[in-house]
Parts: sequence; structure tokens; C-alpha cells
Amino acid sequence: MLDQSINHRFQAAQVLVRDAGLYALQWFRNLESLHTEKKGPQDWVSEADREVEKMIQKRLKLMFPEDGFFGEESGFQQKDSEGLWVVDPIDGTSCFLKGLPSWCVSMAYVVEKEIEIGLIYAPCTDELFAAHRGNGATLNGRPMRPSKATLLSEGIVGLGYSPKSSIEATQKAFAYLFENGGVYHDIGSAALMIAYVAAGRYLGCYEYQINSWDCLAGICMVRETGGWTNDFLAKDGLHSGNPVLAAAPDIKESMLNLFRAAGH
Ligand code: LIP
Repeated sequence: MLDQSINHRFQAAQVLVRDAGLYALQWFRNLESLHTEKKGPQDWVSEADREVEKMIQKRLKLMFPEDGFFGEESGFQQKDSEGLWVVDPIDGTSCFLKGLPSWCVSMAYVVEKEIEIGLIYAPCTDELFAAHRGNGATLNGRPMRPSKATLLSEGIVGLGYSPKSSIEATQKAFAYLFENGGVYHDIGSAALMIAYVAAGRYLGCYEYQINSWDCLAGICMVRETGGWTNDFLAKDGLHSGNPVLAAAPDIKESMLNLFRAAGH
């Protein structure tokens, strides 16, 4: 795919991800009227998730009809297209439904297993995290810079957990982090926690098992700021998920040691 067509998508999708976030914010301000359903243990979906995803899919179809779409709530459309949008309409759904601010809209664009575009919009802080492979990454238009820390004891690590995760592995990851002077956050949105690594807010991020729509956008950002991530799309990561590991440049070995301590 020609780079200018990817750049066109990057520019158009920055507008779309913000529009989608502002649409979601309308639902967020009327939670009492929101219909929700339980998808599984600690896993909910609401009409907000579905309606925001429909809006994103409709707008992408109008602008880029040749592209495929893979959404958390609607699954695959045109999965054999050259370019594929991977979308989580509301990452941090549990937070969203409880009226907590740490949620976002996450969009990634993948071509031949390369994550070309990563976009995350967090409406409650009005923060747009954006990355275009080979062209850097920005937060509200300003370049993002990862942490320069060299030790886990110098900052915060995002550690995600859900019933998809191994309890034992997650406990071992926590133990390794604490034994090395680290502290953790779990804000309930993997997309945001990975974006925070790119932004220099977190030293790294780990979750034992996560879906592609939760993390591909953030992975693009971390890589574009000189950070490191595991090869999330290896094997069948796009469809079946994988562990996710992201690190600031000089924290890579520490995060790999945490990953090994967790049993990977
Ligand atoms: C969530 C992730 C979270 C993870 C949960 C869940 P959702 O995404 O962002 O970090 O621990 O498994 O997948 O369900 O809110 O889109």
C-alpha cells in the first residue's frame, strides 16, 4: 500500500477517533439510561460500545470501502482486505459503566502484519495519542517521549488483569515488580496504559492475555517513540490475542525479566 494512502487514512482517522470519543462521552453523561449486558466474568458491553463501533465502521466504510474491519463488538468484515482497521470502541468498558474517567476509543490500522497507524482518544482528559509508523508519535500534536529511566524502582508499571489472565502468572509478575522496587497501576484500560508508556508516564506495561483491539494502537505508539514491545501479532495474535509487554527503551530487559518471572 502506498504511503500517501496510509497518511490519508492517518489524517482522516484522527478526526474520526475524536468524533467517536465525543459521541461516547454523550452516553457516559447519561449512564443511568444505558442498557448493558454481561459478556462474561468481569466483562460487560453496553449499547454505547455497540453504537460507537457502528459509527466508526460506517464512517470508515464511506471513506475507505476497500479496507477490512475487525471490531470488539461486531467481529470481522472484509477480513481478506490489504488493510485492516482493528477497533475497540470503548476500551475500559468497566470504568466507563461505573462513571470512572479512564476509558478511551482505540483504532489501529494493520497492513501485512505491520501496525501502520495507532490512534487513542481519551475524552475525559481530551487527550489524542497518535502514531503513524515511521513518522513518530504525538500527544495532542506534541511529540511523545518515553521515560529515560533505567530501573523499575524509578517509576510506575501498568499491570493489567482480567479473568482471561492466569492468576498465578499475574501474582508472579506483581512479586517480581515489588521485589525490584517497582509500583503498579491498573487503570482498567490496557490501551491507555500502553499509550502512557509511549508518553513517558509509565515505565512499562504487562498483561498475561489480551485482545488485539485493546493494544495494537498503543503498541504502534511505543515503537514509534523508541520503546520496545513483544511481537503481539505473532502466531494468531490478531484473532486470538496474546500476552502484551511494552517497555521504555532502557527498561526492556527489566520487563523481559518480569515476563519470564511470570512464566512466559
Ligand atoms: C479491557 C482492557 C483491560 C483488560 C480487560 C479488558 P475492554 O478492555 O482494556 O486492560 O484488563 O481484559 O479487555 O473490555 O474494556 O474493552
